[in-house]
Amino acid sequence: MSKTLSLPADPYRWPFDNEVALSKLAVIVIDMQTDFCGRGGYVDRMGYDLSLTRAAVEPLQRVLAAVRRHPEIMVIHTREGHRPELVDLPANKRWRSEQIGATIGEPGPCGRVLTRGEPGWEIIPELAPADGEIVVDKPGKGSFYATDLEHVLHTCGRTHLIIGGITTDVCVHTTMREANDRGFECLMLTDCTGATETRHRDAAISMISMQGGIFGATAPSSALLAGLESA
Ligand code: C5J
Repeated sequence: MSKTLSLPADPYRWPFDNEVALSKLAVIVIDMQTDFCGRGGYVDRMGYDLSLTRAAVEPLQRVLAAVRRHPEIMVIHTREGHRPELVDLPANKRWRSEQIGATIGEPGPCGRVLTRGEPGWEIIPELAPADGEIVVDKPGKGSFYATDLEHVLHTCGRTHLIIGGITTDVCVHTTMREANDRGFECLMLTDCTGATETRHRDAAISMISMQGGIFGATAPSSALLAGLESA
C-alpha cells in the first residue's frame, strides 16, 4: 500500500483531493543561497536585515531531515543566477540592481553578484542538496520560467508541491503562482519562508488563502512533520 499525506492547512485541509501518495509529491526549496541570506551576498549588500531571510533555515533543515526519511518524496532545490557572460540578464534587472548598490554580475565580497559558479550563488552549506536531489538553475524569479522544472515534474509523476525558501513575496510566490496555473496542487510552509520585509512576507502568506485558496494552501512545517510521522 502506498504511503499518503494529508494535513491541516489554511484555508482547507491539504491537498484538495484528500490525500497524496508520497510518490506524487515534490518538496521545492527555493533559492537558499548566500546571495539571499549570507553575509556579503546580494540581499546583504542591498542593506536588508539578514535575520529575516535566515529565519527559514532551521525549519527547512528539520523539514529536509524528515522528508529524506521518505525516499519516495522528490526533493528539488532552485538557484537564481545568471550565466557568467550575463547573456540572460535583462538590462532592466541589471540597472535596478545597480541603483540599489548591488550590481548583478559585478564583483563583491562573495564573488560576482548573482552569477552562476560564484560563492554567493551557492546554496548555503546548512541546506546543501543531498546526493540524488535535483537542482534547478533559473535566471528569473519563477522556477518554471526558462527551466526544465515542469518537464521534470511531469516525467517523474509529481502532481503535488510543497514549497519553502526565500523570498516569500518574490521567488516563492512567483513559483507558487506559476505552478498553480499549471495545475499543480501547492502548499507553502509558512515558517520555512522569509522575505526582506516582514509585512511583505505576511501579506504574501495571507494572499494565498483568499478566494478559497487562490494559489493553494499554507501550513506550518509542524503540520507536515506530523503528517509524515503518520504516513
Ligand atoms: C529576489 C528571490 N528576491 N529569490 N529573489 O530577488 O526571491
